Amino acid sequence: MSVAKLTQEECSAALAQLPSWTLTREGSAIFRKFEFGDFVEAFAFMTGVAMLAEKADHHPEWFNVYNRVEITLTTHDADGLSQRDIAMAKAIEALI
Ligand code: H2B
Repeated sequence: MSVAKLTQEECSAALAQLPSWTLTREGSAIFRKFEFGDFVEAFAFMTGVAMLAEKADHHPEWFNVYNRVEITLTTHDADGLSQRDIAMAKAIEALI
């Protein structure tokens, strides 16, 4: 299903509300690194994100080593950033 790509203004407004996230891939994605006490904590967080992702049908690109998790959010159906990424980032922030 196709979804609207955010305009530059919408993108700036959204990022102002997500200070820990940075634009990456030439503005087509947002990124944040997380660090936890150990692998169990990191994986518990990832499980929470996985549940959110399934509920929203919007899935992260991510990387985990031990206590570190790196998340990139982009909307493949929009070929860039959409409101779905912003909603997911906010929901992720609410988990921690
Ligand atoms: N996740 C992300 N990050 N972007 C998408 O465009 C996307 C998704 N599309 N998860 C969904 C699944 C789509 O493929 C299914 C068919 O709804």
